[in-house]
Amino acid sequence: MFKSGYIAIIGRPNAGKSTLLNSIVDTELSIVTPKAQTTRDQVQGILTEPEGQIVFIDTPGIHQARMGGINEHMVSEAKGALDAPDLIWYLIDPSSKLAHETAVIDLLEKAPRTPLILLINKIDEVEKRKWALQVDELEKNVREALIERGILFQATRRISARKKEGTLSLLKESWNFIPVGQAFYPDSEQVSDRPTKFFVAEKIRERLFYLLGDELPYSCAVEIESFNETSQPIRIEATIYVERESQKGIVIGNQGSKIKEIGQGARQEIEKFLGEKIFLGLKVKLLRQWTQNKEGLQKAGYHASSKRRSG
Ligand SMILES: Nc1nc2c(ncn2[C@@H]2O[C@H](COP(=O)(O)OP(=O)(O)OP(=O)(O)O)[C@@H](O)[C@H]2O)c(=O)[nH]1
Ligand SMILES: [Mg+2]
Repeated sequence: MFKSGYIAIIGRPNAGKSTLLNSIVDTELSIVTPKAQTTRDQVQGILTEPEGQIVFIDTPGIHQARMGGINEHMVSEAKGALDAPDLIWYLIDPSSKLAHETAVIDLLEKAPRTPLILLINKIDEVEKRKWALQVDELEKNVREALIERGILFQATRRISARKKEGTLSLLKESWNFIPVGQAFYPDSEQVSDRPTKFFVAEKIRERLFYLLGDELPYSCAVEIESFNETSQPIRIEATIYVERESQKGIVIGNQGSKIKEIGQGARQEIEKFLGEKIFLGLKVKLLRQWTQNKEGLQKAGYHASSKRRSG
């Protein structure tokens, strides 16, 4: 009997959700950076095996967000993933505290009841830093809070998403929560719901997180203006939006040195992803205060992910 279902990957910013998605589907789908609040949209990773199909939903980190801007969009994307999954993987960083997890637990409490596996990620760090006692305490506190709020806590597992420790047995165990059903995506080669353009824009955004300091990446959005697959190499033109005039010069850099560095790095990542040579043209444009309101978000390309299924 073929199975099919959804697993939502939920947690605070920087817990390792995107790393886990990538390791499960064995593809660099969702961008990963050392900075918190990297992921801004739901990203689905599709795993099709003889046993069935699981669609994993990576989500932005849940945090206390101010209303009306990009942060509200991010938290609402995470909320949307809790709509009707068959299982929740709730990731926590081993250095976290119960008090830091409140926003996540509050959201879980309001969501429809779904079985949940609590995942302590980055166990490689725990061993290195001798955090064992502290992690036992964290695990106990979070587990008790979940149960107290009526959340369908099933088990705690310790994993390292980066080193792929414990991830295979987690996957194996998770199949038990997936019901019998038909594939959502009939093409077994398909690994995501998003078009190639989305991933190309994300790879560029990933470089911005690595190359632009602490604040500026949060003011940037990337839009693909054109994607010409028939040209040799593939020709891609993209725009980087910033929200203040003064930011343009920083992204461009002295005599264009920064934008060149961004372009070179992004091109390599995109070529790895597509398995083909590309030409990448980058422009920087001002989209005043785009992170602050709905209109700006829409212009920068941020729309709510559509509901996945009814009922
Ligand atoms: N040591 C260690 N680091 C990890 C592990 N998993 C993820 N990381 C690192 O943690 C950082 C954040 O990882 P992400 O996968 O981007 O985290 P995220 O939860 O998707 O973050 P947001 O998108 O900001 O919510 C990156 O530097 C990862 O390399 C792990 O198992 N061990
Ligand atoms: Mg992420």
